[in-house]
Amino acid sequence: MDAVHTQSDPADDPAGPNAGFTPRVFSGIQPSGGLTLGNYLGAIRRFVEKQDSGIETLYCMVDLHAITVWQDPAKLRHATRELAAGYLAAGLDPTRSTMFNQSQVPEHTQLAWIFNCVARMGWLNRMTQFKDKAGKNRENASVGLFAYPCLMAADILVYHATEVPVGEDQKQHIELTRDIAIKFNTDFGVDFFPVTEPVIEGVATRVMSLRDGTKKMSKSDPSDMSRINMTDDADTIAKKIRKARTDPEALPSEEAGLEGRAEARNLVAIYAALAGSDVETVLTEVGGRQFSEFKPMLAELAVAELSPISAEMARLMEDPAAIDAILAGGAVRAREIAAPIVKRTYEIVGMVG
Ligand code: AQP
Repeated sequence: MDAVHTQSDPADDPAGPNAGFTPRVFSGIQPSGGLTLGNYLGAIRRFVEKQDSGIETLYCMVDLHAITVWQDPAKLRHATRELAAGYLAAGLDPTRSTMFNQSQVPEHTQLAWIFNCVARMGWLNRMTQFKDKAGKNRENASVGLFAYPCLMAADILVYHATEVPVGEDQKQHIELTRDIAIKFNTDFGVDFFPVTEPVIEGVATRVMSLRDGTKKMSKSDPSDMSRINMTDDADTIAKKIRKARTDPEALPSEEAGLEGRAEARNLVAIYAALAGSDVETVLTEVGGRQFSEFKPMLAELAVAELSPISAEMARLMEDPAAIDAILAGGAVRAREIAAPIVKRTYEIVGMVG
């Protein structure tokens, strides 16, 4: 939908705020390191579900986001191809999902500039991811890291995406995307951008570090023992789970018994996600067991799920040119959608050309 309508409060539309917009899914992952189990359970597995639901899907390697913190160029190239291999190995099909590299679709940055001028400093100052990543050294953080949420809003809205499957940590950024869409529509008296819905579902929307149950499992955590990488072999996965931090108590039989036991909750949630179950059901099966019994069960399940994916990733990485060709083809398709939306945005804003 790229028509300009008269201004209205989208919440007042009985058919929903995005009635009239073609349902479309967009999401992305940064090639800022190797993929983790958190990326897989929180994002990629859900990307595949969306693809299989028949809705139009676009999935991006958000390399421009990755460089908001320093990336070695050779490692960035490798991580981008490995991320694409991860998407493919997990079940994304480039004939059904558009897969591409953010930097190859310049419309993302063209729209991001407009959104830099729509978003307010106060909105960005509230973003917890910036505070976490910049830490105490805020003055030395890149401008890109601060403006990251405006580029993310552009990534989504340049396709008029109506749904974004993400992990819990991205909720605040999607809310900002919605605020930007509403402010743009209001400022210019149009109904041009949809108010995108975050899709945060399942038991593993926030997989935690294996070393600290209060911290998110993350690619850039300095400790490799804190995460399971999609490329870890079976022995490494088993070792990381064996050494995962836990408490001395046996597992409870009910969810209430996980209160105040962040590490225990995390391992049970990972088990539930991998088994396609839920925490309550898993606890009815494993309640009363010690971690010495539960951890090998979890390791076995994780290896069974991840090993075929990592083997396929390794096979795909033997032919980087084939991966590059898939990404180049995806970028062409992505630009077909994005270019008219940017053109119309610039007209609405008053650019002559
Ligand atoms: N631990 C997690 N649990 C559930 N979902 C997660 N995601 C990331 N970590 C977890 C989801 O994966 C998608 C891509 O995230 P990203 O790579 O773009 O950025 P991120 O959230 O900052 O991920 P990392 O691993 O922590 O990367 P670095 O260390 O580079 O910052 C998102 O949908 C995210 O929710």
